[in-house]
Amino acid sequence: MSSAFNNLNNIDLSKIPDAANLKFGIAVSKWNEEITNNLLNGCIDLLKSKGVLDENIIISQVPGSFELIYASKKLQMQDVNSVIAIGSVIRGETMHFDFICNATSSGIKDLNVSGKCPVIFCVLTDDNIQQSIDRSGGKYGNKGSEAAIAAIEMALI
Ligand code: DLZ
Repeated sequence: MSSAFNNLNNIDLSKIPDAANLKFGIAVSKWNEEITNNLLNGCIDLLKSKGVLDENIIISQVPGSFELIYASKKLQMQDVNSVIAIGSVIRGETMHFDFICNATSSGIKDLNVSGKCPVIFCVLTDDNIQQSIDRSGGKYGNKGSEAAIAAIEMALI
């Protein structure tokens, strides 16, 4: 699943629908904050470029990616059109990486099955910090911006 061939550089933003009347929730994890802040900024910039008002972006900060599930669920209940879950998990020496990645992706999948609106999975799951930098405003673009596009498209389904 390479990012080199699928990032914002290849997307024609004029083809993304206007989102001026839509409302979004963003759950963002503080773990690896320098990465998640860049993802958050990319996400917000893209939403605003499509007309989303500041007051229609609700942000909920959580300690780590594992907590994104609960925050996303709470945001789903707040009359938003889409939720975006932003996190960054970087592989360490133990099994923790696998547990967090599996639980977070599975929990967010469940919210998409049962919740009131879509939840976009913007959790980087990288082997090292360089891979995360490359995908949060680096050479492979900003996955936060791509998540914002997915959120707009899903809100309109
Ligand atoms: C504990 C932990 C570890 C080791 N690594 C990460 C990580 O790379 N990225 C991340 O978002 N969170 C990590 N966490 C924190 C867990 O997501 C969670 O916040 C704690 O286990 C408390 O439930």
